[in-house]
Amino acid sequence: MTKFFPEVLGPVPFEGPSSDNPLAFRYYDAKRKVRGRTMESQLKFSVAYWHSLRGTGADPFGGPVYDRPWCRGGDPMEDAERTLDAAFELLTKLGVKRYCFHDRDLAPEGATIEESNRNLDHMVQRAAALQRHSGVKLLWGTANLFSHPRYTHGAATNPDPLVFAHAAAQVRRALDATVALGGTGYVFWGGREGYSSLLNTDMDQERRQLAALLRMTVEYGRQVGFTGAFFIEPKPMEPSTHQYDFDAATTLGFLREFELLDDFSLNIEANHATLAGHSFQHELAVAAGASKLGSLDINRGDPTLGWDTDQFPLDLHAATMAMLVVLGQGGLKHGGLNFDAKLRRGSSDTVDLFHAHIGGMDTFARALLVADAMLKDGVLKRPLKRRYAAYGRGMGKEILQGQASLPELEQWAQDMGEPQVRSGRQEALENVVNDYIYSSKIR
Ligand code: XLS
Ligand code: NI
Ligand code: NI
Repeated sequence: MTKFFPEVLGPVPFEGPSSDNPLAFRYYDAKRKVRGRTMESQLKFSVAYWHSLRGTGADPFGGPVYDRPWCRGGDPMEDAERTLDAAFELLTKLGVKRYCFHDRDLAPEGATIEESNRNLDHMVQRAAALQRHSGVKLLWGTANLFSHPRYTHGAATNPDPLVFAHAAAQVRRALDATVALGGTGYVFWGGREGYSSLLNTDMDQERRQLAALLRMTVEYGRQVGFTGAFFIEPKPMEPSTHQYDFDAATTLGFLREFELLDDFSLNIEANHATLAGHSFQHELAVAAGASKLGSLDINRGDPTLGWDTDQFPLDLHAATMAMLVVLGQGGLKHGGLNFDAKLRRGSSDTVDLFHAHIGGMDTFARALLVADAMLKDGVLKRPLKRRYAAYGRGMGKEILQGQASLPELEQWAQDMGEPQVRSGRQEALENVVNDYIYSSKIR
């Protein structure tokens, strides 16, 4: 078992908030019950295969820096097998029960579609055996439709239908792999499904192409017995200048326009929210408000850098706001909390993977406890209810029920006179949130 991560001997223990062991959990206690369910099942953490196993430390200004014992650069299938073993060692030692992958993370692309399929099938069989043995599950799968040169001008939104066909082939097999491994979700993130310049882009046509791929995927998925959820992961840009799934609201509009809303929900990523000029909380609230919050990619950006830095999430305030939305809708049925996060280029040791995940897991575990306490005490709900109470009766109720007209309202306003300005108590509420976050009673 101590093959790739010898610095961590066994499963990372829970030692409580007073521990000074850097390789122990302070808050994440997998078996502890919160709202009648274990922390493990409330949070459903997942390791992102592409970052944690395949990440090299490369950035736009420099190539790979990490020297990973599972990645020797010889035969790509041997590397893939070693990488899978390393993944399960990491998952088991972290006590993370789920993972997510792109088809090309798991198995290298071959010279032909047939060879790529064979590579993937082989790795899926191995992964299935390791899952059985370890109890680890697949959270979601996806197809990498952005790295290969053929996808330079997009995959489904490419002007060449042959590229569309290659994308369709990949989606088919990635979905097959997801089904074979019991994944509860399948994600579409449209990295190059957007444009670089409007001068050479027929936006309306490209959006219709994208909808066509989504529609045939749903049809195929239901045929092959996929009972999980299809997720779309919004992002405003990068690598495209403009991505069609810009943010949660835009994506919901797109799904509605193409009558795909019944089959899809959203996978919301923190750093993508920031890039769209929103908070994580905002994007989660938009999705949840439409009953379409499916899953979360947890990470964080750097306020001084304008790209998807995908850092591990350590912001307790942001995590608490996220967990308030998640618990508020009763949890995540098919989704979970996926660490779509990568180490910094300078964090080159394999043990850094442990520090990073432990920090992120503790942050969300504590956020879960804080959010649970706030919901139990009703500290935000009560004032919110009061603030809108007037819409529950009289004219307020009639407005919402579509029973009021402009003339009637004019008359009512005339009769009632000027409304009173009432404080929204923003600062007081902000203090309440801080009280809970810093409370020593929540342990
Ligand atoms: C990139 C995306 C990607 C998706 C999966 O910014 O976050 O990692 O989560 O394709
Ligand atoms: Ni991202
Ligand atoms: Ni993501």
